[in-house]
Amino acid sequence: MLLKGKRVLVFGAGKSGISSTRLLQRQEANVILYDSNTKLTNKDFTDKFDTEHNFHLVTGELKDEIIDGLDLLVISPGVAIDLPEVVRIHEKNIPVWGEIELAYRISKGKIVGITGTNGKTTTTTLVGEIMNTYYEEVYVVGNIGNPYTDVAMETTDQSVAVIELSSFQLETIHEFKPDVSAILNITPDHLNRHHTMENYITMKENIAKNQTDAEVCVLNYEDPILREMSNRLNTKIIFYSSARELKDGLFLEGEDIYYSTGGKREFVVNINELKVLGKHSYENIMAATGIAVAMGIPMEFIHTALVNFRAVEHRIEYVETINEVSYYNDSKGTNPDASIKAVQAMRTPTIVIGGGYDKNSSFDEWIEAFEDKVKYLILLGQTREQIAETARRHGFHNIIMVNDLKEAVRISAEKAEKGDSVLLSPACASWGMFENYEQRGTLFKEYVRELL
Ligand code: UMA
Repeated sequence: MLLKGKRVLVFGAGKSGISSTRLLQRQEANVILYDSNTKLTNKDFTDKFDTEHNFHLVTGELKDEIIDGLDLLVISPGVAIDLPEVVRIHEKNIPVWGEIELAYRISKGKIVGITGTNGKTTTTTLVGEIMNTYYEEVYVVGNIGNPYTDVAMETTDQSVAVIELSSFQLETIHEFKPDVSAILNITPDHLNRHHTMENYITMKENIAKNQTDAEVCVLNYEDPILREMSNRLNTKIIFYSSARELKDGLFLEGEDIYYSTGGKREFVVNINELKVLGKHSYENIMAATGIAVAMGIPMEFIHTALVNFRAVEHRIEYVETINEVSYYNDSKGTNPDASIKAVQAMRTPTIVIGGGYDKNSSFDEWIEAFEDKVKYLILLGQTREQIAETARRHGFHNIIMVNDLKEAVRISAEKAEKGDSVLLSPACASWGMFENYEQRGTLFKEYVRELL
């Protein structure tokens, strides 16, 4: 679709919407930026755009006179496709593209797309670092925090875009086709938005729906959902496994990771050379290596990037040791599965700080993962009662309810004994109490340092 002169409604005036608007302005489309938040005014956007041309802000109710005559709707990831306004537009046969689809239609060069319930940000960051050892022009974008639309017009035939993709973003792609895709794992998350696990799996599978045998999809062999999905995909597959030797693919054997083709193995890295810890980290390393191999990067370049890679912020991030108690920030633990991995990675008795926004998750497996390691569970947010009730059902009674994160940090410091760890890993999204998980993690680190 040629965008010049088209009437395009951008739904959502957050990062993705602002960046989509900028891109559409550069394409000379007529943009209406819409947000349900009536507090927004033109003033909020004056420093966001180089030009005021072709731009019109609408907030509050979305009237028919705005919808009539639209050529395209571009929606932000936070906007659900079953929202009445979106359904109304869709029913008028107006195409609905996600921000990712818009960027894709304009961008050039090679594309790597990474999704999965957990490990996306770490793997995307690592793949970006590997690509940077070999390619000149690398863009690391998407759910990680920089919209893809921000760089779409800068990409060239020589560039590589490494895109972290959430299920929200994958809901509204149509032609988007990565050269190499990866799905790391699928466990229940965002069920309030996608309603059923089947829908959530379909959103993740969308990443590979346009791929053919000229492209590659990297999958975790130990994830039963992904193993089954592999039978439905039309693309070449590279599996990885942390539990068994694969004749073709990547695997962990003892302390070594290998890449095998037709049973012939090539050494990738020894885990003692790495700066990241835990089985989930080795899985991310294998996924990133699979992607890099599929992108034609020689093993020596991959090895260099792997051994230099450090854990990303907010993901089991060490903060400080105060009175011989170590504090870890895992604010990125926004669902039970991520928080299970964090608690499993702890090597000492631990006080867990959890709870937050309700996404219809079940907390049973998270509480079961506490085993004898967790001494206290400090709870805050919308889900605190539900988590407490689940914990009690599993025989865990050392629960302390607090009203905010600062109080949680103070009480954890009081309860902790020498040698213990305190882990913020909420198993819930941050929405409602914080702007995002980054703000929650940053505040946690601040409150911890105030204890000094
Ligand atoms: N809005 C409406 N109506 C709605 C919903 C939202 O008008 O029904 C408006 C809000 O008032 C607000 C704007 O839309 O002004 C927000 O849009 P958004 O929620 O899509 O947020 P962005 O700022 O565009 O950020 C999005 C991603 N956010 C979500 O998916 C919720 C960011 O992922 C991403 O980094 C960014 O695009 C750049 O690509 C964050 C996230 O929490 C980190 N992701 C979830 C996760 O990782 O679990 C999926």
